[in-house]
Amino acid sequence: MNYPNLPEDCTSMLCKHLTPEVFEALKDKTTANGFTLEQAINSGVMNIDSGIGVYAGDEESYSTFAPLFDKIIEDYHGFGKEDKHQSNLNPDDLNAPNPDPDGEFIISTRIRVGRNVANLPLGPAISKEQRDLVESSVVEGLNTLEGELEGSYHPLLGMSKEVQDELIKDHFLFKEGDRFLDAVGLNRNWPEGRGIYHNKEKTFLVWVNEEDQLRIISMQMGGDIKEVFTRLVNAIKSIESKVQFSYNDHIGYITSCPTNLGTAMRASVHIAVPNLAKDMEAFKAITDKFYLQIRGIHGEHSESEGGVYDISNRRRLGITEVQAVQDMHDGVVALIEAEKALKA
Ligand code: ADP
Ligand code: CIR
Repeated sequence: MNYPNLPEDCTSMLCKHLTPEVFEALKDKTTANGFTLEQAINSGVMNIDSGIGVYAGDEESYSTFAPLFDKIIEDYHGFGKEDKHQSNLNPDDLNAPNPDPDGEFIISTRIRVGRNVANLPLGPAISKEQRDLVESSVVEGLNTLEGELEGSYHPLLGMSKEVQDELIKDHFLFKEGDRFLDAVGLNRNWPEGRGIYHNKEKTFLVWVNEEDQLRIISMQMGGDIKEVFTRLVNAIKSIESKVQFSYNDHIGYITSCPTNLGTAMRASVHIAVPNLAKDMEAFKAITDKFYLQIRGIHGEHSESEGGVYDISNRRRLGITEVQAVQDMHDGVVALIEAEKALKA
């Protein structure tokens, strides 16, 4: 393999950190699952507009290709090689009263974590048999959940296009044909092995075999962040008692995208800030101060509609889950203050 063709004006972390020296040192390396540098970088090579551009095929990718991944992890999370990740899932440590009790700004709140099953390759390097095994064993565990978490599993295979489109439009289900995932082999054998579990109210959902083997999601209308977090923590603990997750003392929960390592948590609100959105510089000054990311209303790589944005924590590694949610809460309080001042 030769050094890839990366245009001068490419701004992804791949383009920034894949120097010719790093490339030379890694180009012939392979993990025990047969995952190569060429595969790890293909998404960013095929999609020059990537923000990051790399994926791991297995936990070992993070050590085998460390000269590339460590740079990206440091750049994205501010997390160094000697740092140690720490977890705190105690809702009592979260100080997050509803920032919008009158329901003027926050439409909905969602918190998700990514998880992968221990001792298996991640999605980019998994075989069809292994992926199907993940599906059957995870669903077996999910089917034993009780109370608020009780629900049913809906495989993508056999789901009608209407039902699938409706679930996507209503923000419950992952989309199909993502070009970033496609280029790293995460869409192989689609739709087999993929599906969604959810309770009746759709406040607790689990995506199976998308970018990560599990995405555990808690969501509801309005801004009660603590209630959403508490439900998520209960769900994580219940599932963890049935399925062993891939975890590493240095980089926390192992995920296929390096942006998700650590807590693997993204806590977001859909929030209407039409006045603030007219001054993107002021908007970004607030989100940067609280380590937040702005996304469009249909998820990553989508646009805003009617001044409504998806605002979430950007940092996931080297901070606890409680801190990740606290970042989001505190930033949202500041955004609402600024929007109110502009409205007046
Ligand atoms: P992820 O959260 O897994 O990183 P995306 O950014 O693609 O992935 O979002 C997945 C889906 O979740 C999208 O349909 C998005 O609109 C929806 N979503 C995210 N945050 C919220 C929220 N606070 N309220 C409602 N839906 C949300
Ligand atoms: C990109 O590089 O733009 C895509 N591969 C997505 C990166 C961020 N993904 C994520 O947070 N899950």
